[in-house]
Amino acid sequence: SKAPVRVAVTGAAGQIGYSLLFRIASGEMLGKDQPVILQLLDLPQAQKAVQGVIMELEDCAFPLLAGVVATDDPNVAFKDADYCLLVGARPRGPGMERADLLTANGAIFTVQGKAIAENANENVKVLVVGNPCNTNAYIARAAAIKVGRTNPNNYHGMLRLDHNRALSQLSAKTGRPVSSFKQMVVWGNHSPTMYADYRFATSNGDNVKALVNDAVWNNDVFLPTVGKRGAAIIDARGLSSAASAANAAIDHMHDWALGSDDWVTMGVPAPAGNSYGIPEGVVFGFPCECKGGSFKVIEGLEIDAYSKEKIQKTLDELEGERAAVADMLK
Ligand code: NAX
Repeated sequence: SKAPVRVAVTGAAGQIGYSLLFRIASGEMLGKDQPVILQLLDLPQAQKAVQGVIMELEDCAFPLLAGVVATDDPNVAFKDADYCLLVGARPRGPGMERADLLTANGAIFTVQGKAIAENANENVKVLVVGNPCNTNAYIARAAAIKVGRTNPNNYHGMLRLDHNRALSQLSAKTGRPVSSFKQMVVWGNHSPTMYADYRFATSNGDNVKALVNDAVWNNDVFLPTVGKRGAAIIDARGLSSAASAANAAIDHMHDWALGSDDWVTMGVPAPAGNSYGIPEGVVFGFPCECKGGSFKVIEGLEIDAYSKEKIQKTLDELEGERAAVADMLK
């Protein structure tokens, strides 16, 4: 049987953690033959709640769960980690400005990026879920690059929830099952500016754009529905999306680690000289191919005028976020 791998999860006592940990431990992320050791990070005041979650993990008697560590010290949480899911983040409090939010999270993710680079496995794969996830991933990566050791391409932000939301909206519109769709893309920032793009998508071999054939629906219904879905869930549930966010994190890591026969949307550092003109290192939603434990941005897709405008808008937002944290990364 395989040796266990170490999976660090931050924000372990939170609501996404409560969905995520059980699915990692049951083998849904890394395979039903892959034992895991969970290394749980949360704030000191959340340690009692983490112990409660651990009691429940024990009570599931998961055959693949080879150990659990709980800590409030990032150096302990990330020690020898093969995978890091950075879920914990500073939420926006009442009266908090956007710039304050970026700075508060900048402080968290510089510390965590450094701790990962100093302690984790050199081949560690890192996924940032905590918002603003693209910029938090950018910050963690910048801090990690200063240390060296780990692969700078392996600091990702999570766009997969947007990708999955787009698939389900297309399924509802066309009456075709979600499983029939391939080659969905979501470009840019995990925010309402993201651009969900089905121009290249197929459903059982049919071109989805031709199938939908409704530019007004695309612009006035589809994009706003996908872009504002998080807010709609908060409005309905009184809490932000958690199970679906955990599901997307499982999907992202699963496909990255084990491969996929479909395109996968990932927030990844823009490759140098990419064909879309995204500045190198900006953590941006791209279509990716995953094979043999690594990923590659799919380059050279045609970008029409409408798409160019949408991509520019979400890039402008990310560049604004990057400028707001630039001083912290010096
Ligand atoms: P919760 O508030 O339920 O849980 C957050 C947990 O993180 C808490 O236990 C808290 O103590 C912990 N935490 C805070 N700072 C920490 C730190 N420095 N180190 C370790 N732990 C820390 O939030 P939850 O609903 O679980 O959401 C977590 C994050 O995911 C939020 O930032 C949220 O905005 C983000 N989301 C991202 C999504 C995406 O698609 N990328 C979608 C869902 C979600 O909105």
